[in-house]
Amino acid sequence: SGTQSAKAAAGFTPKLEDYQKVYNTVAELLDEAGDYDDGSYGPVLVRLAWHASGTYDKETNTGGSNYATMRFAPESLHAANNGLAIARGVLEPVKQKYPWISYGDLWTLAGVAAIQEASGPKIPWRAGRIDGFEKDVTPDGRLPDATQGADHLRNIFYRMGFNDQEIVALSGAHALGRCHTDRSGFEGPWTFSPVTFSNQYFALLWNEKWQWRKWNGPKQLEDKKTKSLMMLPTDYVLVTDKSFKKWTKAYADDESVFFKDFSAAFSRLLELGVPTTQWVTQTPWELKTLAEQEE
Ligand code: ZEM
Repeated sequence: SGTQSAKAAAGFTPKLEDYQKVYNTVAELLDEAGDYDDGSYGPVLVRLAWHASGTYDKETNTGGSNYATMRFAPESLHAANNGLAIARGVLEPVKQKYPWISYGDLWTLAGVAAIQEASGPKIPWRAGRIDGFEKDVTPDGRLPDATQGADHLRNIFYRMGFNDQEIVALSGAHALGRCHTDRSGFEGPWTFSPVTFSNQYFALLWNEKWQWRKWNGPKQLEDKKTKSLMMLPTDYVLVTDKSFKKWTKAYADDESVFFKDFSAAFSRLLELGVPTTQWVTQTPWELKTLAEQEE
């Protein structure tokens, strides 16, 4: 496995200001998406950060964003990762510009930038992931399958060390982005503003009437009123399962509670499996948004 520290790989000790430069470069390219989806690379970058991290298994202490194994086949080809070559490709010029950063740090920092620039909460973030090798790739099947139910969600997320409240909070990332028929088979966005991070996903889940869509694709729900929004079977269990639904209601009622819980859970997700000795600092950093730096 990788043995190089962030310092050794860089040839110098990168500081917060160096990572802020990387953040800024990512933040500036989010909107250079042109006709791509809803005009932002933000959502697909959040999905990359999540899929790079969500392979963690606490029993074997394998997977997670350390080593950035999605660069290698077969992990890059796992069906769950369909479409993420786009996200990795968007970040490749950033890696060329700052060759000292590891892929794991770059991908997770890009996820942080995407959330924060989309008006989301601050995500405490630390540097120190190192690049691993092909032999470190994780087996297929560690990421959730949207066609399944509450038991499956718990199996997957408990394996990472999360609880029911954190499963619900993390799912709120579906405020962002959309499903693509040529990636997952599902189709459409969860919310009316898929490039803004908000609690709208929970408000819609809680307040709208959802019905099974009649179509040729995999089982998904549509909102009865406009039929323009979607929910996956795994999203819908967040309002049907007794333990999940109290958190869905809490987050629908109060965006600040959602922001606080999401920030804590997402920050932890991005750190799963990274040995504590690797962190460049013990105290996490708060990267500034582009808007904050203009003040
Ligand atoms: Zn997602 N997710 N996800 N997710 N996800 C998709 C898209 C996005 C599940 C899932 O199967 C899918 C989390 C949890 C779970 C994002 C972030 C996070 C898509 C659509 C599917 C099918 C892919 C496509 O077709 O492009 C399931 C079953 C989950 C279990 C709870 C967590 C946790 C996330 C981050 C914290 C994001 C941002 C997208 C939108 C990507 C895009 O390209 O727009």
